[in-house]
Amino acid sequence: MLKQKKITSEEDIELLKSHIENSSKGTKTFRYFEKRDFSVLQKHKITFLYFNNDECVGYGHLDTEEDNVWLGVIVFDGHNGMGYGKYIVKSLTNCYDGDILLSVDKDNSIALKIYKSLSFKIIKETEKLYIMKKSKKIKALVTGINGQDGSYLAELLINKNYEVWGTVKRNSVSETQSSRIENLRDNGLINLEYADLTDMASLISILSKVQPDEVYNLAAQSHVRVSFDQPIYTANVTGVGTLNLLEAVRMVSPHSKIYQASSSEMFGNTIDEDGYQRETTPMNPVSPYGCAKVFSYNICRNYRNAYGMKIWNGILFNHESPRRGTNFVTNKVVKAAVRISLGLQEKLHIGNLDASRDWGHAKDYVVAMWLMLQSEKPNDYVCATGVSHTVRDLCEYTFSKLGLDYKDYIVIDKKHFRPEELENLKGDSSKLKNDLGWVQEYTFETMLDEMINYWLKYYGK
Ligand code: NAP
Ligand code: G4F
Repeated sequence: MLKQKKITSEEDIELLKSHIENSSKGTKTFRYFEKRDFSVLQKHKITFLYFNNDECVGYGHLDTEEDNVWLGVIVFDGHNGMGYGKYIVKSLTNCYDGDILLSVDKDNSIALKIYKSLSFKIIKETEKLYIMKKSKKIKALVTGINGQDGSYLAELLINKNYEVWGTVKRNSVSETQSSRIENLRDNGLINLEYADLTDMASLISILSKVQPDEVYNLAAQSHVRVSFDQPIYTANVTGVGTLNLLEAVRMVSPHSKIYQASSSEMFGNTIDEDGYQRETTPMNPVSPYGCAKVFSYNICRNYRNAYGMKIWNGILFNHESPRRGTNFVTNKVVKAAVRISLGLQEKLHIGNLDASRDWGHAKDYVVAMWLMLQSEKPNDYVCATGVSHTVRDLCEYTFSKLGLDYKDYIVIDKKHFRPEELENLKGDSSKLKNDLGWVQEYTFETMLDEMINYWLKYYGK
C-alpha cells in the first residue's frame, strides 16, 4: 500500500505505478464507500475521494456540470496533491467505474511526467493543480495483428491505453512471422493467442476468454495475385473466415463492436461518372480475393441488420508502408530500386505498369478503423486519398529519387500479370472526413520517401 510521501527515487516511482495499476480494479473504494452515508457527500457535491492506506485523505467536488464533461476542483484535507483518487459517484451523468482521477501540483514535474507515461490525461487545470484522469482500459482483439495493418493498429491502441489482444496463426518460422510486432510482444504490451479464421473453435476460445469491447478483423489471405493461384483457400479464409468470426462473436461475445477490413478490390472495374469509387459504387469484383471480400462485406451488413450487431465495414483503398509485404508492388519496387542503386541487384521483374492505384499510408488508415468503432452508429466508410498514380509513376518517382532511370532496369514479366486486372482505383472519402473527421497525414510522395529511407537504412546507408 502506498504511503503518502514525496516522490524522490525510482523505487517510489515504481511503487506508485504499481499502486495506480492495482487501484484501477475499484473494489476497495466501493467497499469503503458503502460504510459512509453517500447522501451526505452528495449533498455537498463531493464527487471524488482520495485514499491513503484506506483512509480518505482528500476529496473533490464538481464546479461545472455539462453533458459528458466533468470538471473538478480538488479540495484537500492536509494533502500534498501527490495522492490518488477514484471517480466513484454513480448518481451523476457520465461516470465510469474504475476510472481514476487525481490531482498533481503544477510545480511537480516528475509526477506529471509519470502520470502522463501512465496515460493519464489532463482534463482540467486550476491555479495550482492539474486534474488528470485515466479511464478503465478498453479491450481490443485484433485478428492478423502481425500483418502490416495489425502492427500499426496495435501501436495506435496501446497509445490510447487499450488492453490489446491479437491472434497469430501457426507458422513454422516464428521469427519472421512476428517481426512487425516484436517490440510490442517483447515489452509485454500485447497479448497473443494462436487462432485461425478457418478454425471457429479457436475464435470462440479467444473471444470467450477476452470478451473484447472492440474486434478488428484484419486477418485475410490478402494477396490478389495469389488468390488466383489459391482461390478456394482464399474464399475459406477471406470470405467464410469472416462468417466464422461473426458467428463466434454472436455466440460468446455479442456486446463486441466489430471492424471488418473490406477492400476497394470489391469495386472491380466499376467507376462512378466523376472517376471515383465511393460507398454507393456498385461492386463487381475481378479476383477471387475481391469476391471473397464482397461476401464478407455483405455478411457483415446482413448480421448488422438481422441481429443488430455493431459492425462497421471500412472500405480501404491500397495502403502501404515500410512494413508492407515485399510482394506487393510498392514495397517490391522500392526495395528493388534501393538494392539496384547499391549494386546489390541488377533488374526488377514487374507486371502491368499501366494499372493505377490510390495509395495511402497504413498509419493514416488504422486511425480511420479506430474512428469508425468510436462512432455512434454502425456504417460503411471508404478510406482513400483521392489521388491516383500508375505503377509506372511509382517506378519513375522511386528510381529518380535514387538518381536512376527506371526504364534501364525493369523487365516486364508475364508471371506478374493477373488473369483479370483491376485497372483503376480512386476513392472518395468525403463521408469518412465529414462524419468522423478523418484526416490524412501522408502523401504518395512522403510515403515513398519514408519507404526509400527505410530500405537505405536497412542496407546500411
Ligand atoms: P497482411 O499484411 O497480409 O496481413 C494479413 C494478416 O492476416 C497476417 O497477420 C496473416 O498472418 C493473417 N492471416 C492470414 N491468413 C489467416 C488465417 N487463416 N487465420 C488467421 N490469420 C490469418 O494484410 P494487411 O495489408 O495488413 O491488411 C489487413 C487487412 O485489410 C486484410 O484483411 C486485407 O485484406 C485488408 N485490406 C488491405 C488493404 C491494403 O492495401 N493493405 C486494403 C484494403 C483491405 P501471417 O502473416 O502469419 O500469414
Ligand atoms: O500491390 P498489389 O499487389 O496490390 P493490389 O492487387 O491492388 O491489392 C492490394 O490492395 C487491395 C485494395 O485495393 C487490398 F484489398 C489487397 O489486400 C492488397 O493489399 O498490386 C497493385 C497493382 C496491380 O494492378 C498489379 O497488377 O500493381 C500491379 N503490379 C504490377 N507489377 C504488380 C506487379 N503487383 C504485384 N504485387 N507485383 C508486381 O510485380
